[in-house]
Amino acid sequence: MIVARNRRRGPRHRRLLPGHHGRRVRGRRASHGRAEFRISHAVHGPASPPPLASGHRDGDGSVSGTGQVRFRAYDDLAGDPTHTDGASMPSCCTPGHGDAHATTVALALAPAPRGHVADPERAARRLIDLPGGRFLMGTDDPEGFPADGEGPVREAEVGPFRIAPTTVTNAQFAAFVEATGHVTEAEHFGFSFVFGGFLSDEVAAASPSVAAVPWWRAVTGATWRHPEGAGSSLATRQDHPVVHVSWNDAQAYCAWSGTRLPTEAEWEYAARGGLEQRRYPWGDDLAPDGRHMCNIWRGDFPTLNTAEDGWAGTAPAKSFRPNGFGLYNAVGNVWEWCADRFARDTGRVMRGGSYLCHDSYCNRYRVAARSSNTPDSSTGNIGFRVAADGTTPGP
Ligand SMILES: [Ca+2]
Ligand SMILES: [Ca+2]
Ligand SMILES: [Cu+2]
Repeated sequence: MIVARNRRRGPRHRRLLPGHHGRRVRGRRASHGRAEFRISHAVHGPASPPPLASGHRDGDGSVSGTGQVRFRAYDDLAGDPTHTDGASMPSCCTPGHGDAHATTVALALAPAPRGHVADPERAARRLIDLPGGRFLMGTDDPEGFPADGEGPVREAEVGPFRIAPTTVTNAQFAAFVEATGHVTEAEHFGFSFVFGGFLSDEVAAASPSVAAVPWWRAVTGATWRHPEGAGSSLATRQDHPVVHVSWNDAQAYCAWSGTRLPTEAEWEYAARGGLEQRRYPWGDDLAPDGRHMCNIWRGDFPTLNTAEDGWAGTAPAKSFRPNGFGLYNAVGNVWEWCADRFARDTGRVMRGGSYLCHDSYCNRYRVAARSSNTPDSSTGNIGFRVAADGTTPGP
């Protein structure tokens, strides 16, 4: 049965997001194709762990007969005072490499070998041509997070550009790796972040959890080829978004394919699909006529995922209905790296939310929602879609 509802966040949610209210965000008119704004102070302060459900010890991530996916209880991680800081994201969204209880070594990313650049003309033909123009960026939606810099609503302008209908798939990324020998940062680091509910008890026990977001595990051997670590594969996921790719990895893919990451303004313009100031790429109703329009968390985060939209993890990059511009899964499925810095730090913007986003906790699958991570971070719910300069003359 499909449950169609767009529940408003109640008091429980607000308690989960300390500091998300009352911070001032100063905006100014965008220029040169991107919106610029400043946030008055850091937005990624430590967050309290969420209240964790108990009584879900009856499962360990297996799929039950009803198709529901129950995950192991996280209450053993709650209430531990050492689990209250260190996370860069006060949400279900994503941890960064600085969050690992593991020693990491900063590594310079080797540039892709020369002489192996894909045919840019061919790559460009797969992109959607958009005229650009002025649009209302951001939101003052009461469901939004002012501290994330979602508002105020301001007029932004983007020039003509092209953007991919889908995020880069595993098959596409494999072609890039085959041609260039690119080694991803997750492979350099030797681990990446995986949602704990996807792991066996054995792997979970061997994988450190992340402070403040304990459902994230730093899993040795988790890479784009092995999204849940050793033993996992892409056998049934060739057309799913590539994940466990950092912003730097995305840059390398773009260099090879003759593309670039979209600016944040381009991303939002494209994701809105021609609609003005709607909450989602298709309108304001999360599930119009009871129809699921995106791949997010369904149930109770982080213990019960009913997967009633069809997917507990990633869905094929081309699934659900495209928006008015032809973009698939702009919101939900995987976060998408954008070119811009998030604020005055090293973080890079991510947009759109992922299969882990849920209105009881983070509600960042709205089209105006934003988040960030460091350029060397990778997780099982961050991917990217490519863009390119436009060809159509401006207005
Ligand atoms: Ca889902
Ligand atoms: Ca997405
Ligand atoms: Cu989220």
